[in-house]
Amino acid sequence: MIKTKFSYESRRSRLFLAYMAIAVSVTLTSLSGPAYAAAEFTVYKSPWCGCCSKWVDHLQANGHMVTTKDIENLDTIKKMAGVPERLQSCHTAIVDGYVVEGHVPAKDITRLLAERPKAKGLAVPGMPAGSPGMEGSAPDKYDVMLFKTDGSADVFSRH
Ligand SMILES: [Cu+2]
Repeated sequence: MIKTKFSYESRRSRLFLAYMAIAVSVTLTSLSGPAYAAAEFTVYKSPWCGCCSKWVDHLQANGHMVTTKDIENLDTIKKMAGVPERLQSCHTAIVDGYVVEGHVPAKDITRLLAERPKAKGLAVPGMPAGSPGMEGSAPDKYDVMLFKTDGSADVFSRH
């Protein structure tokens, strides 16, 4: 009898906790508004690239939709996307008319899509440690570059 009562109580408190968790996440989602708007990405990456897949996980964890295209030679994609050679990295993504090259944090992409500057896209050249998908070793300092059609680029954010 006591046992039954106990399990009933704990079930009720578990339900209450679950209800609270939903309420909190709904509140957070509505408060954050466009900052959490999901975008649709197409990511071109090499089939053997582990850090590229981890970056895709990072996008998905931030609520974005991602289609991946495994391609062995990405040079053509990068050329077509207009990524200057000095800004190139492993994967190349297309989102909402912009190009995203390399391990760019989702937060910067959200800002790009909100501000919509006249530019080709964002790039994190190389593969700096500590950028999304490149966690593990001691983090590097790195810049996210906003690049234009003419190949020029400015610092968009520093990490
Ligand atoms: Cu990489």
